[in-house]
Amino acid sequence: MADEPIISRGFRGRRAAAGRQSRIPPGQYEERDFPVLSAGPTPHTPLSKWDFTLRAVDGATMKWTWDELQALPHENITRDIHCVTKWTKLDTVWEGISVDTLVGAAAARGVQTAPFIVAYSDGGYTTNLPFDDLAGGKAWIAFGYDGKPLHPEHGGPARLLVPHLYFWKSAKWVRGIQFTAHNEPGFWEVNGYHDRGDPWREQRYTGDP
Ligand SMILES: Nc1nc2c(c(=O)[nH]1)N[C@H]1C(S)=C(S)[C@@H](COP(=O)(O)O)O[C@H]1N2
Ligand SMILES: [Mo]
Repeated sequence: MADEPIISRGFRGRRAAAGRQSRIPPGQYEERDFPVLSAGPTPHTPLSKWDFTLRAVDGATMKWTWDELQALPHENITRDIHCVTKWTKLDTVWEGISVDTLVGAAAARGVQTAPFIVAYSDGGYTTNLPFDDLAGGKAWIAFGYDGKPLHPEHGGPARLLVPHLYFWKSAKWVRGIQFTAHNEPGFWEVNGYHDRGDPWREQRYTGDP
């Protein structure tokens, strides 16, 4: 009886390790650091000049300043993230605003959604997504990480966070979302990467199933 707790602890430890392993998609490994992957230099847009835009296909727009965005309901988000370079980081903790919140506010002003979007960033980075991959609590504009303002190297002041897809879809330094009637491939998507990028289906490159 005396050593039963020790046996239980060991059992729970193995169960926990197996639990973590089951959260690593095929071809990925667990990373404990937070690597920085940027295709260009880190932009530094002052918050006084920063805004965020939603633009409909017909050109109707809604814009938020930094302060207006901060006044919207915030959410705390804990998710696993998966980079196509094969690292997966478990239980990353973010603070941000659901894309649903922005889309809802914009819809009330006549800014209509469309089947696809292109997210665009300071520095010129773009990435495309079906709107369905942003809607319904699947995507956020994140400005906090680990209880602190998001570091510029990781996309601060704000980045798109779409954790269920490979992390290149999570545009750093995001400034807006353009709705599009048709799919318009973004920066990595025209350079050989998969159009959708589901890590559980290993959709890494153009032509992967
Ligand atoms: N604007 C912008 N966003 C970007 C990138 C980039 O180069 N520019 N790289 C993407 C890629 S390939 C990855 S894996 C993640 C890396 O985010 P991190 O540097 O915070 O780890 O950002 C994505 N978002
Ligand atoms: Mo990446």
